Amino acid sequence: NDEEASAKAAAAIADSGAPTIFDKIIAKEIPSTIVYEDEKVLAFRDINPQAPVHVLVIPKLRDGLTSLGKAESRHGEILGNLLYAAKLVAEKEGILDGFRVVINNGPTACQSVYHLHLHVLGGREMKWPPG
Ligand code: IU
Repeated sequence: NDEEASAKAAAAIADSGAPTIFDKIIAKEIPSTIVYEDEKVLAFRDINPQAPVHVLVIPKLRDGLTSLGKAESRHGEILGNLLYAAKLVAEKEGILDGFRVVINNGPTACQSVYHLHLHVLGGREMKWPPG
């Protein structure tokens, strides 16, 4: 339908590799509430939280990773670092007993920012299957 077509067209533009708002968050030109940071990874609270804890974990260097679908073998280390940072965030937030890590990939999965990011969600009962 028209809505899907325009979402896909918008995603094609968004996935062009142009800078995203996350570059400004990394550069601290836009404020965010940082939960965890190291040389390679930044984790900050989602501005539109879908759970009591909703943190985004992103690589500081996007290196072509507009989405997980762009991953190549050379990205293995950063992908591992992101997942490990998600665990550190869950630990810091006190939700190690129950949390979810989500990556929305592409327009059909509602990806809206084309800089790879993991959602760390918790602090409430998480239903399955997700929508
Ligand atoms: P998505 O997986 O691409 O749909 O997730 C993007 C998330 O980024 C979404 O949950 C937004 O609420 C969130 N976000 C943000 O935290 N700060 C921003 O400035 C923007 C989006 I734009």
